[in-house]
Amino acid sequence: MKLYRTSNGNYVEDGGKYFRIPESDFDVLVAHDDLGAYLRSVVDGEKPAIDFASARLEAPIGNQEVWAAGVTYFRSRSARMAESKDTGGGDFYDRVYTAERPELFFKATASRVAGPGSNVRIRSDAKWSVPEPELTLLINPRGQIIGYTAGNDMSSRDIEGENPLYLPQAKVYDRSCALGPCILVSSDPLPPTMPIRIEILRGGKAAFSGATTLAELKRKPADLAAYLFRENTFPFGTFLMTGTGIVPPDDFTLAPGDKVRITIDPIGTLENEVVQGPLRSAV
Ligand code: DO4
Ligand code: MG
Repeated sequence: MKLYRTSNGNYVEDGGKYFRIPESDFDVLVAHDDLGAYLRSVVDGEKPAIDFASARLEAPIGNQEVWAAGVTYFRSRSARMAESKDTGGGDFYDRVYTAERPELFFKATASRVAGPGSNVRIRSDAKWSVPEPELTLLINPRGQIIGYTAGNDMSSRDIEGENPLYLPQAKVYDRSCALGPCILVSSDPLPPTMPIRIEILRGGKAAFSGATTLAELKRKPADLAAYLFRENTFPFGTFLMTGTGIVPPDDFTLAPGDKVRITIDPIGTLENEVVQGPLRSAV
């Protein structure tokens, strides 16, 4: 089952049909004792809704924070080592890739998150900007993984490469994160064969495309979640992006007007257009 947050309220999709969820508060859904059973009761008890198609999809987030794991794929380790080798930061990425403790960092508040079909931003003071397509976990306040969505961890590689201590500026800014188009509600691990794909369109033509699978993810999602919940409480639950395994070539940087499409089959495609400049142009 898939959970959608829209301008008309919350919907659950099952078997190609959409059902309006009586509970309008996304935070209440995330904190539910058994979200899957509740949504099943909605599907069994309600008539399919006819107004889903007219609803505007919104980012599937309430008051949750968004956190992210880094250097969880070999490709990410190598790219970070290369981007920071001249400034002496490379060794840290190799060490964190093999360390028991993962890299976890704060990524976004809900107000910084772009929903499906809206705009992500690149920084005006960055020269090298990339999207990072990432399987993203939805974790309830009790630390249980209750669903999955597609995420884009927009990153300014030149700022991070200049000094790893600039990571928060390279990673956290308005519309630096996109989530959607829905939550695949499931607490079962996704299969290792599951592909994560990205396509970047410029002027309607493919400027970059890439793919990886969860088999390349070095850490178990449940272990990342357990680390995040060490010494941290999340009264509304939280999102946790699991890192990128796809890095465009070094001569590629995003430009305004680019369209970024991230696809994880059972979730769908998250598409966002890239903008630069004041936030009002992004919303
Ligand atoms: O270490 C910096 C961030 C890495 C990251 O975001 C990723 O690997 O996805
Ligand atoms: Mg990332």
